[in-house]
Amino acid sequence: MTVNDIKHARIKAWIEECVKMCEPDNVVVCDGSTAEYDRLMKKCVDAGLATPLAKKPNSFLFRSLPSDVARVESRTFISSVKEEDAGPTNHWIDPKELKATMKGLYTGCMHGRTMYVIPFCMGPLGSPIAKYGVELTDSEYVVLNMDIMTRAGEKVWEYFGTDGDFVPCLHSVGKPLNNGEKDNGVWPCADVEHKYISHFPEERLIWSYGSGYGGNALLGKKCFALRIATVIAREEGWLAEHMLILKLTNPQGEVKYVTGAFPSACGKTNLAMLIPTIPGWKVETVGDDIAWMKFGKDGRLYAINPEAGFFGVAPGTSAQSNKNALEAASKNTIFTNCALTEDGDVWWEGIGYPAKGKLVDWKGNTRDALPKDKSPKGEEFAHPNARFTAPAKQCPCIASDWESPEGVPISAILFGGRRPSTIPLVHQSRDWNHGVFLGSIVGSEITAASTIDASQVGKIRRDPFAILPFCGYNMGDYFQHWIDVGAAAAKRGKEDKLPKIFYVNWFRKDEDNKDLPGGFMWPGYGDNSRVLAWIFDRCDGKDNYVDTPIGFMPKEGALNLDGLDDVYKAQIPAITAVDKEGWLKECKDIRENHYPKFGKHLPKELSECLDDLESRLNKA
Ligand code: SAT
Ligand code: MN
Repeated sequence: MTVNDIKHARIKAWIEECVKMCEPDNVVVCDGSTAEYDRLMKKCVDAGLATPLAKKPNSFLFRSLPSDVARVESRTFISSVKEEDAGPTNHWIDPKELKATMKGLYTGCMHGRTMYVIPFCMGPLGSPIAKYGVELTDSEYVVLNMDIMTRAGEKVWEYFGTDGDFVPCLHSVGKPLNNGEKDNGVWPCADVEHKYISHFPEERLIWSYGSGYGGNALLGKKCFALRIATVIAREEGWLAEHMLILKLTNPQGEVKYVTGAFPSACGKTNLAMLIPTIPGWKVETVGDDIAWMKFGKDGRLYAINPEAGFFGVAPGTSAQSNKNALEAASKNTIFTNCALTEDGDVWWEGIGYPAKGKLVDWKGNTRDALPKDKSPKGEEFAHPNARFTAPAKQCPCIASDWESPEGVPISAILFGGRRPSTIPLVHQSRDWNHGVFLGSIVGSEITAASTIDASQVGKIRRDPFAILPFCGYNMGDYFQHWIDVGAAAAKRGKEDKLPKIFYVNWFRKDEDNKDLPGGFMWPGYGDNSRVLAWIFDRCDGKDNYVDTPIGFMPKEGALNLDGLDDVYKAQIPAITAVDKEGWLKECKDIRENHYPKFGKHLPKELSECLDDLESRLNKA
């Protein structure tokens, strides 16, 4: 099929306009077939950009350039007409100015390259919650990844019809090849100052230039499914969230679905694929990164995973931390910036075993492997943001209904962060608005490992709803949208159908206790199922809680601790208590350093929650 065969006039016209601007050598409309995948992968291998892995069937390793290894927040723009609509936490450039700059960059940017047209669907095909897009890209790597991460190709056209809604997504690596020049095995991208990851929310348009990596380039993910989708969701009265979706089954065979938002490095993918340590319980995965949630006729909130694959962080993924993810990425997988072993496998720090012999590191240098599975900072064999792109259907714990078009009904929403002090193992919000308050204060403590600025260590880096870098409009208005969603449900008389909201913290620390590995007071991983089980019962209204100044917490004996190591059992009183002094300090930090950022956009309901929390603590 060629561009001329496209029945949707607006899509066709938009492609023609982009072709004129970018001047590719060829235009290919992707069909999403295996033959096409194999052909494009071979092109990458022949160009020296990809290495086939002898140890993993149909799997390949790519190495990017050190200047293109992650999202670039400083080059990510919400280009709304009014600056105020982008809000205090997004970068903004006037759309006219940004478009003029980017048109300059896009002009002739695809010389020597092919423009691929990728029609794609975010969500199960035909789902009433799904949305459609078309990505134009000059990167084969992007086509291959989009093939895994979305439903892409010929099968999608029928859902566009001749005039259906679509989000136009234009992408270029920003490296034209003039006069027969070749990539010569070097990852193509532009210098950092020429990278632009731009969103035009009023037009629901995405323009990305200069990066080939992850969320900068696979535009269905953070750009569409979060930044543009948050804008659409607000207008249409639903929720587009940076959340995992898991299916929880109790020993009686009863099922509940849970979503959860956690800042990066909190084990979100691990939680989505958890293997419970308590007998009879089962966790299955619906999604590991993004949830789109809409109200059903019954007043419940239904979630779909808009993605079809996992773009997971490789380092730290081991048989102990996430066996299911390893299995998902055991074949038909694209690895990026992992290390390569002599026998044709991938390796990364935290994989659970040392590598043997020599390794080719992510920069392409051959070095002797270390006798352990850790490396000094800066000398890693795999880049700390090395990734695997794996089809979700390969995950052994994928839920049978993960592609249910109507979505799965959500009973509970979790928030969490890395908080070595103050925040208990689990507490439940009193009501919806208090839950929104909990989402708004999400954050992780800054450690020496996460900053180069020693004065920041110990402070809380707030990442409300874990969506700060992914919200396409003013974060204050985003909080208001969550408040409004609850109010609308109440107005419909369906308040009791809203999901219950919980704050969890797997990361409490007691550095002085040498019996605790890493000082962590809770073992985490599979033992988090103990907390999920309490939450499950809470959703059924069981009398398993005590009312405290901060919300509802497990009453004594309500957490299933069977088989938990004694050293952790001894921590339970401390991690399930209210730390009054710590929480008063928390309130002060929110009042002085967090909420003022949102100015008049901060909903009054959230200030009221803060006042209420403080007065309850003072009375306690
Ligand atoms: O590169 S992505 O944006 O897809 C992943 C991430 O940074 O969370
Ligand atoms: Mn994410």
